[in-house]
Amino acid sequence: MTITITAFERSPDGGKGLARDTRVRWALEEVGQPYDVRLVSFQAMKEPAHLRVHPFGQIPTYEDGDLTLFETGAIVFHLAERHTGLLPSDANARARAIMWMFAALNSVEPPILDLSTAKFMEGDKPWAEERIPLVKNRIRQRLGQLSDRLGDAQWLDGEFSAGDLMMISVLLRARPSGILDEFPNLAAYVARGEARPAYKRAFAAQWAINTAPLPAT
Ligand code: GTB
Repeated sequence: MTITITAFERSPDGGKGLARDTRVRWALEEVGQPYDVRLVSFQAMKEPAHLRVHPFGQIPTYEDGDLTLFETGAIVFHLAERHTGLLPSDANARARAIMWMFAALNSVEPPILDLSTAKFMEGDKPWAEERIPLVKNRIRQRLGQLSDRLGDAQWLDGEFSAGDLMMISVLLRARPSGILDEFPNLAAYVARGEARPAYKRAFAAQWAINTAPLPAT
């Protein structure tokens, strides 16, 4: 049975690859698994059929036979465990790669997401102008720490792993703000991820969907 994931019918980013189906597509490409995509509208995401698959009414989801998953961390981890290519075989190196996945999701993504919330959901509030610089500085602080750790290494811990895939996916969302480029080694790290053939295939697949003409209604 072919794996099926869900993605936005139209991503609000117009195909820049910032919606979270891209990281799942990337993982699937890295491990060489074919997949189908079921596109969902914002309205359909909140309807019972989709809520049965994703309790929070979001994308992406992952279905493979009798296994249904939501949360990109869980999906990428599952793929990395099931297939070769995203986790090292040495037990300690594997634990560290998993640690970096958690670090990406729990320590780096939250301040980056806060900026989107501050700009797009709270931007009209009287306190938004004061809050945004504070949120930006929290991103700078975290990226500074990550930049120090990465130094001039290619990847976070030896070979490319699911930890890098997740970290790069998270960092991509800091690029539109200009903050990623304040850390040249992180910007170069992200560019190395984007240069991987698997990333390019994943990006192209979501781009094709998001830039295709909409069917006439
Ligand atoms: N923690 C979950 C995971 O990692 O899977 C988060 C899933 C999530 O936030 N999904 C978003 C969603 O379904 C899409 S990716 N949102 C609809 C909703 O909650 O109603 C978030 C996203 C959206 C848009 C852009 N963009 O336009 O740049 C980037 C990322």
